[in-house]
Amino acid sequence: MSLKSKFIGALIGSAIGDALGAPLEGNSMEEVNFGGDWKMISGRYTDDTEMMIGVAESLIENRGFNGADMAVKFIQNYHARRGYGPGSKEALRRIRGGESWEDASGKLFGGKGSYGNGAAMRIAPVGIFYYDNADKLREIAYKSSHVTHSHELGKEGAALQAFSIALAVQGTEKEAMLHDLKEFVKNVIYKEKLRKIEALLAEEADKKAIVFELGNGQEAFNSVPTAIYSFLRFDSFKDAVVYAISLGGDTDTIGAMTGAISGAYYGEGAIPVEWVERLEEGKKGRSYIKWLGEELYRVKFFND
Ligand code: F2R
Ligand code: MG
Ligand code: MG
Repeated sequence: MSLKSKFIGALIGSAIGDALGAPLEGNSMEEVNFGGDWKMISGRYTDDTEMMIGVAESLIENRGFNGADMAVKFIQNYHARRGYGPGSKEALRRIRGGESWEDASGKLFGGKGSYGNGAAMRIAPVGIFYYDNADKLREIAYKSSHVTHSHELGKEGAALQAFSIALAVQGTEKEAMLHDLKEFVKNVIYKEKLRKIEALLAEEADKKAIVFELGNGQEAFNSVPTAIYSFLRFDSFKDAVVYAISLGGDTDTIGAMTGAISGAYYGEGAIPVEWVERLEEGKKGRSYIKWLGEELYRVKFFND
């Protein structure tokens, strides 16, 4: 499968997972009460995709990372109705008010910074653009997170999600992925979660155990590992994303992150056409997101 298809697959896959999970966000696993085929209800994406678009636009325009520009892209694209986390909203409000992108996020949550999953949910463009350089990927994942998320756990979650996407682009065998992820991750909380993923995969655990052990919340450490698990457990884009959403909780975001890894692994062609066609169109809709994937590919390999 072509690398271009994987680049596009990661971005479209992320948007599809977001739009599929959006109507269920905040419902418990029991409330989601999954049983059957999955229909995309509205096709509207949320903050996850709106911010992912900003990351991609900025990387393309700057031929790499530019923090001040990425913050501007987030602000220009911002629509409150997409449903932003309070921390991200506050960081962008501060930057709009004149604070530097380096300083704003550190003021959140009593000066601790955010460990929400808002940096990880938008990281797909970083995962594909730096898929062949783990050190650079980590550096840019941390820096792009910092615009809104300065807590170590928020940044490490984004780096782990980006590296999962990178391994998927490389076509790493699933059995080898967990080993590579464990080598890559630095924080002990994520190391422990990766160890749990391995044990849960071995025992084919039920959904209750997955939510209990890995989480389904808005914290990066309670959602990034869940997305990685959902991807590793299944053999298709569709099964992985449907499973991720069926766990309830932060369904749009865990769906988006599972969709990004799965889209990067299986490629654009493996995403159900009926979902792609239902994804919203318009100025920054599905055609634009696909174009962003193509542009990231063009800039990376042809630098023109
Ligand atoms: N905001 C939402 N969904 C609710 C509204 C959607 C509704 N359907 C609507 O239409 O209005 N979803 C989006 O937010 C999540 C990403 O959040 P982000 O950007 O990380 O925000 P934040 O506020 O920084 O972190 C999320 C929560 O995590 C906890 N938290 C983070 N850092 C903390 C710290 N240092 N100490 C204590 N708690 C911390 C807080 O509860 C934060 O609010 C995604 O789900 C996205 O879809
Ligand atoms: Mg969202
Ligand atoms: Mg969410």
